[in-house]
Amino acid sequence: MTSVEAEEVVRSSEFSRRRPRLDELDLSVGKRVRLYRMFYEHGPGGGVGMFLPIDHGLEHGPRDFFANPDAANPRYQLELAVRGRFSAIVFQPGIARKYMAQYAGKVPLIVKINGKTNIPPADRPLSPLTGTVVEAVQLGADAVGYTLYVGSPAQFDDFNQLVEVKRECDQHGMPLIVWSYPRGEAIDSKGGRDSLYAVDYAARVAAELGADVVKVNFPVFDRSKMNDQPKPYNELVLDPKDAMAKVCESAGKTLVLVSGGGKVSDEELLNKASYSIEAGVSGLIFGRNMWQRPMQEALALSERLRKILQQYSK
Ligand code: FBP
Repeated sequence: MTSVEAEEVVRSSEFSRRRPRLDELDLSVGKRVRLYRMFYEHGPGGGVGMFLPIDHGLEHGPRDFFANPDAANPRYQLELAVRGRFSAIVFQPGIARKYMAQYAGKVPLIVKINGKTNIPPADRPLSPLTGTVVEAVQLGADAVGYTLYVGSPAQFDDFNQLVEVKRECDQHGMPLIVWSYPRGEAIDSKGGRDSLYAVDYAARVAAELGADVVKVNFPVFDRSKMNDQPKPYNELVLDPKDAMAKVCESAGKTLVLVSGGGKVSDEELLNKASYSIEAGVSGLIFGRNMWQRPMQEALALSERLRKILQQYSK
């Protein structure tokens, strides 16, 4: 998974690795019902989740579908989500409106209500709104997704936009899932977007701003950039589980989901899942690693992931 596996462990096992339980969170009834549907009634159950994101047509463009041309049709992901018994599927509003009706009630829906293309220069990342919380309610969503670029020069506008989305989520009893992604030159010069410093900070920022769930990347230890990180991260080398446990601890009562990234081998993905769930995350949100595989392969892999998660469900 990361170069860290082969590295020595400098500090270990001082992080709690405790997954927050839904019944111990201070949530409105609406949020609780919707989270329960995803984390208990669908997917692996028992408080852990397996989510299928498909907003890549917007974020990366159709080039992500070349690896598996069938995946260009959202029905492909819907079939995978239903047959693979996922906790929820993630769509932008335009796709949800055109494709969800036939699958209504079969798999929970998360509506992503901001996003951007990767065509303009990446110097001031900000995802404008693509929908509203009310639209997500109309579509029958069980959560709303929002990408926050932590550390971007546009962070001020991003915070203002997120605060408004959060207010609407609270009004409608809609759980808010923040894709908390460190981005921009400032973070690149402080160890990079996937450093423990960056991911840990991103988890905490989402918690501070009121996310119910935060989606983060798995922290990576890159020896060549270690010293660029602010203290004490510049000297903090943890094994993968401890690094993720540290991130979960920073997220506190905000449930943590770990994202997949570009396609990797089955073994690498299964390791990422095991380390994450042992560390205390509440679920996996793997996109390209699922639907860039042919259907039977993706279903077989989702079954293996489900088994890993179910060892930790309660
Ligand atoms: P993957 O598992 O395919 O990485 O999907 C997770 C995700 O957050 C998508 O929801 C989003 O489209 C994409 O990654 C954004 O990736 P990036 O910002 O790294 O280009």
